[in-house]
Amino acid sequence: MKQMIEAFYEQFGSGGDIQSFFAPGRVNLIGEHTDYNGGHVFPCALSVGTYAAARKRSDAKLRLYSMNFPELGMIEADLNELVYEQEQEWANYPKGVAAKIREAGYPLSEGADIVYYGNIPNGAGLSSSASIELVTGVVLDAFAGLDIDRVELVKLAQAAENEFVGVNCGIMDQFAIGKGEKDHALLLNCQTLEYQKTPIHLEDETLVIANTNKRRGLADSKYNERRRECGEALEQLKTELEAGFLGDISVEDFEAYKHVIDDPVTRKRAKHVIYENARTIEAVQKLNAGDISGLGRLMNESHRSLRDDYEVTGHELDALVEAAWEEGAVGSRMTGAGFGGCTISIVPKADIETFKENVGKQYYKQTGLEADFYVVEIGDGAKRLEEEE
Ligand code: NG1
Ligand code: MG
Repeated sequence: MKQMIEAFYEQFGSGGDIQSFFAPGRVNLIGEHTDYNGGHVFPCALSVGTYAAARKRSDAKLRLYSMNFPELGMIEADLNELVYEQEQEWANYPKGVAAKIREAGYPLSEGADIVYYGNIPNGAGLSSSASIELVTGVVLDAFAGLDIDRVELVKLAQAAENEFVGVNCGIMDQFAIGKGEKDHALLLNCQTLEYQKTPIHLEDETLVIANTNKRRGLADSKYNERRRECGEALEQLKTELEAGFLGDISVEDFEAYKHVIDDPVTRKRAKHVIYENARTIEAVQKLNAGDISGLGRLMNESHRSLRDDYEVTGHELDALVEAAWEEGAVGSRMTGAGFGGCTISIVPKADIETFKENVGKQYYKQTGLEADFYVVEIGDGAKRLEEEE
């Protein structure tokens, strides 16, 4: 925080009331590629995230600076003419949030000076983008005294990413980051937005994120391709089943009617979504019953399904997950969109050091890449920080 205040003074000058805010990153424990299909997801907020030091302005200017991208310098925008500008890269996310808050009719006429600092590994699928969206939303909401309902703010942040930035993501990231709670994961129905906070208190195990450090080159184009394939499958199933989303269809109905999907590839995509949705609900039941190995088995099945049916894993994610399985993980799977990024594993606490060492070695042998490991701490959703934090 001290360095942020220094950076703030340097960019914007001293004086006035500078306040601090935070929004976490997120990791999804199970329920992958189900959010945009109206199914369930089970993410939690991380203790790492994006910090903002901010001061209210009395004009309509937004002045933004990221300590992570000093080369882009300070970026200035006017609340009355917010437009996407490609060369501004990261700053389009906060600008998009301000634009969506205004489009929704909230009286946001005074801007802010904001310095950001994020400690989420970048581009790893831990949602640095939703994190900067939500921290900005919380700043603007607080300064203008808008008191926007949190779920509404979550939807505005998603709209910013979908419509302003142009990334066609589901609701999971913004929801987990906006509504997360320390030591809980959220079982979220992405269609109704009903959710259940589920305490995570593992006694003998811990959650570990491993980063493949493989850039997710194909993620965007393949993501859109998978969305389209799922849309096609749904169209064909719709004539037989009255479903608005793939995530509404039961495993039994799918098995009875899957023959109506004529393309075998599209059929596999639908199969993944429908089984993954069922697995997600079951996984939370296992967790609540204290059956951690049951949860782990479902995570392993999730990975196999993403590998074989949804086909979004790739050599690096498969190598890292297989190494974790070999090394005695209770469960391990890719997390996020796939094609690189991170895995999430349940690992016995007693084995954590040898786990990191052996999985890291094996992964390097298979891919020539170094993996990074992070023990997951589940933190709070987006918030204003108190003085002492
Ligand atoms: P990641 O890869 O973690 O950003 C993406 C989507 C999510 C969800 C998952 C797959 C974005 C920003 N987010 O997550 O909404 O669909 O893939 O479950 O694209
Ligand atoms: Mg993102």
